[in-house]
Amino acid sequence: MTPERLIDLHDGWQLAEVPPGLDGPALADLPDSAWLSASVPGSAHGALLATGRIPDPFYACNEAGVAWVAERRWAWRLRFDADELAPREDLVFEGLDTYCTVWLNGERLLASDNMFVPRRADVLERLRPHGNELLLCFDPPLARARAVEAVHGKRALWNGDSARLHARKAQYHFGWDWGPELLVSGPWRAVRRHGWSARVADLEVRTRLDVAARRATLQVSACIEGQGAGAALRCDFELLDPEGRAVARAAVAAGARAEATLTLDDARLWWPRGLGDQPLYTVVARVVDGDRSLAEDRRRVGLRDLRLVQAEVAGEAGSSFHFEVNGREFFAGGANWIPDDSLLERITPARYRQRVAQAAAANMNMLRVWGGGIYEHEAFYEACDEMGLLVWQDFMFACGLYPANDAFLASVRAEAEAAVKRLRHHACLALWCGNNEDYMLAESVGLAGPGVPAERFEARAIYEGLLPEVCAALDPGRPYWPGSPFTPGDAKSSDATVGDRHSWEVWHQQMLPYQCYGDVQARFVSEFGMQSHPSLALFESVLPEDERFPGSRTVQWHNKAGSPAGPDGHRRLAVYLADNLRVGPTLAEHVYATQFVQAEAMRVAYQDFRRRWQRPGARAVGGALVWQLNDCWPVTSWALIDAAGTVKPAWHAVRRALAPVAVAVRLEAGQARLAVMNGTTEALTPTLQLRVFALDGRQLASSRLALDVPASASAETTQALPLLGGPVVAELCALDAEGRELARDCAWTEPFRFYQLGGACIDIVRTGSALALSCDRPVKGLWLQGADLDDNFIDLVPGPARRIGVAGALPATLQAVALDHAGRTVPVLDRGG
Ligand code: BMA
Repeated sequence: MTPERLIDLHDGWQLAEVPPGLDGPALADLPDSAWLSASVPGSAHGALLATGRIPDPFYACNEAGVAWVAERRWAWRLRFDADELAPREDLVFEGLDTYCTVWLNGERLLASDNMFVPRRADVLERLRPHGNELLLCFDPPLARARAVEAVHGKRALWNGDSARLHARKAQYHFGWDWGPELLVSGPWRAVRRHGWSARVADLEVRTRLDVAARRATLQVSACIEGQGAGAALRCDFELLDPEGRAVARAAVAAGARAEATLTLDDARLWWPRGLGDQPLYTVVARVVDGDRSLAEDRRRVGLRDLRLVQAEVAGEAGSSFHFEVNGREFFAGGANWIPDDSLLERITPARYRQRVAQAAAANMNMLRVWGGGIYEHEAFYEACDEMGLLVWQDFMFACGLYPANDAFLASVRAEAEAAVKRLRHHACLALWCGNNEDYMLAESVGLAGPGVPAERFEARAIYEGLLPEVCAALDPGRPYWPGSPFTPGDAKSSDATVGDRHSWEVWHQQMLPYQCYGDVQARFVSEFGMQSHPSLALFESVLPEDERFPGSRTVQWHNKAGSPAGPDGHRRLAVYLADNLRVGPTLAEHVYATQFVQAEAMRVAYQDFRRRWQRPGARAVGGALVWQLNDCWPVTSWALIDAAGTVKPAWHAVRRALAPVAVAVRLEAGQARLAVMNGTTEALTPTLQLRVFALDGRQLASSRLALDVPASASAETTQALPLLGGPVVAELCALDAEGRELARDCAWTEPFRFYQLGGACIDIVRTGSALALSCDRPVKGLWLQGADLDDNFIDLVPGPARRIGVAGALPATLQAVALDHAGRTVPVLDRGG
């Protein structure tokens, strides 16, 4: 019996446009000149771009100019030899986007219409030793989706063409309020040749954990295919510890399903970031014939007991919505994740790691994989496993009234089973969620909500039937939530006392000032956000010279927010700018101003949501996930990190607000409200030092008080203030027993537009491998570029200099801008030491 052999069919592909009426084997008649080189995973847009056949779709308004690509049929061709055949030979297609017919040596192998369902075809009889020809023919996605829509009818939605609801294709490809319409097609995941005599078709690990005893019991089961007649194959299971040492073993007969129980004492527990380490064990299943290994599969697992808790909130209606791991409750602070590029093939494992690491470095412990994107790449979940970022995983439905006809349900079932089987072993996976905003949309058209008969909203068959069924069967024990947002029972999905909630009172709906986030009620805020421009460098890279001004057509083209009535992102931005700032005419000033407002909004939001984490038995707000962490192209959006991977000021505001220990100060009539959020596992009694300054730098008040803050809790108090008579800034620092700063926050008299802050003398001095920042009068939002700083977008007040760590080389100058201080190059002074 021959050991299995997996061959990645990555190189040597060619792409050609398929003239109307031609198909399959007839494509052989196309002249060689019609074929251009391509690679898999890939897309037609990607191959045309790489060979200079289309301009960069992200530049200027080229998105419109390349729309023709999506309207054509594209064929991918690979010629290969197969001189050595195994007893079984399959071609494996990990992902075909979306409407694809596959031909091998002129024979039709399969047809796909769901980009999320991997396909496998037995080709043993069809392969020949030399000159095999594999053809993948992709139809225009919109045309195919519309053909289905024509049969089943138009349905309500937000974002994109209504036909998308009938297509099992990444919904954001149809265009979203932060993304271009780029209806890519192609083999977006790997194509492989698999030769085998036996294979592990599926490997499942079900873990039971006795946290107190540190004892883990792993039920492992492998589905094994291929059995040489009479062959007495064995399946060896092994559990490897994080260092790769075998700590448990079992050997069983390799029947169609091989099962065993592995137990482990002294188990090392996996924790979300901030609560502990992320040790990862590996379960290996090996099919052996005598002493020869024929096939193998492995799963990396973390041993942890994670629960979704919905418990009483003392003194309030409804119930909490929070997570508990290994018996410890924690506040889930994080973000919504969208696909990191419109051309998925460009997202490398290194890029996934970088983006997840940026979320981790912002003190996040949860990412929501949003329902309009994709079930993400392995590299994403592996990075989350290793960095301790939990994943709220949506199934791929977003902002629409999806059909529930039999064909659609069958396709969704295959997709859900494939996704659950592929992802269920990941330690990071916290929860399955049925959809994004489909209950909200159904309510908005009267098909759901209080008093509306459930059957009126037919997609419940998916979210309350098919998906929980698949999860219960293939991944029991992991929480399933029907939608985001969702409220059980006969209540609106926007109910603030139960379940999760999307808080769009700020930006959408009534466009509340961001300073009002404290009035926003929710048990778990799974979306909220504020827009800003990308970094100036990235923005200018896609704006023609003469379009580099705030109101230009191309700037507007790169802001997709709006409704069927038209784009409105620029208008909403204008309102928030007008509310808070005086903004200069240049693009650079507009970039800083929008990023300033976003950073302030994030500071207020995360602080106000996290303050409500409160204490055991009163977990009023269990988490906050901002819309959105990242971008898929250069755009004005709600992202904290732009498409070049550059973090915005808001990223630093979030990092500070989600730090293990964070503080918040609010100026109120005659007093300051002080809050401490303690995410550590230790109780703390910090000294709260409050200093109040006039804007000319005079110190008007100073006080210190001690505040007890239990572990994993928040506590508040107030400090009386003298009559201040004019605009001020209050700096709150939490100090430990040695007087070291644990956390800091500043509150200013607002709105900023009412007064001038310019003219401050800001000193930036090199001290060893750090910078010391000082000023003669208060400075708001000092944004320094040109070095990798461990803090930025900083408020400065007179007094001791602020020490900022620098990763990597210390430059001689930096780009500096602050509120009412024009952007300029500033020297990094060297005072030795
Ligand atoms: C919510 C999200 C996204 C959208 C965002 C910003 O609706 O679910 O669909 O992009 O708000 O409008």
